Amino acid sequence: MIDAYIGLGSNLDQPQQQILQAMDELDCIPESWLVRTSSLYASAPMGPQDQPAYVNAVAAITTGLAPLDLLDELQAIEKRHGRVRERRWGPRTLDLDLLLYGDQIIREHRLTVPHPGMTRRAFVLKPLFEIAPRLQVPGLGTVEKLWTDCTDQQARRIQ
Ligand code: PH2
Ligand code: MG
Ligand code: MG
Repeated sequence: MIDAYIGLGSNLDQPQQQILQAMDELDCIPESWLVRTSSLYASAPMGPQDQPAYVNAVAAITTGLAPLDLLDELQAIEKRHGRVRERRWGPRTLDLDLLLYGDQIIREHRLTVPHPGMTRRAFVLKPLFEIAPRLQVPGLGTVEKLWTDCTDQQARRIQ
């Protein structure tokens, strides 16, 4: 079994409900269960500014699925939430990003782990630090160090 970390984000159609519902659905993925969830955080949109603020969180799961099978499950949940593939960094009902898969470094056509960009985003690092303060991001150092390097960004705990 592997510990994996999932980043959750939403800025459409009741974002808080989207995130809380998705956490329940993570617990229903085959060969997997939910281990820990962070608080919910609000942040200004990164990327295009003509979209609503985001709600973000991070969840830890334990899984027996291979990385690409887990990715399929995450994309199926996004789809059930009405996610349509649209413009880059545009608004979305639900985004589930596979941040970390154990201590593995993965570079596949469909999947890069650690998730590119997670090391520069307070809306990922702050909730990740909340649930795994001593975690190492493979090849990149501790979550704590990465987070303190981007404290110029705002991510406000809301729930
Ligand atoms: N996700 C995006 C684009 N911009 N901004 C914030 N604050 N949070 C997100 O999760 C986010 C974003 C595309 O995945
Ligand atoms: Mg994302
Ligand atoms: Mg994504």
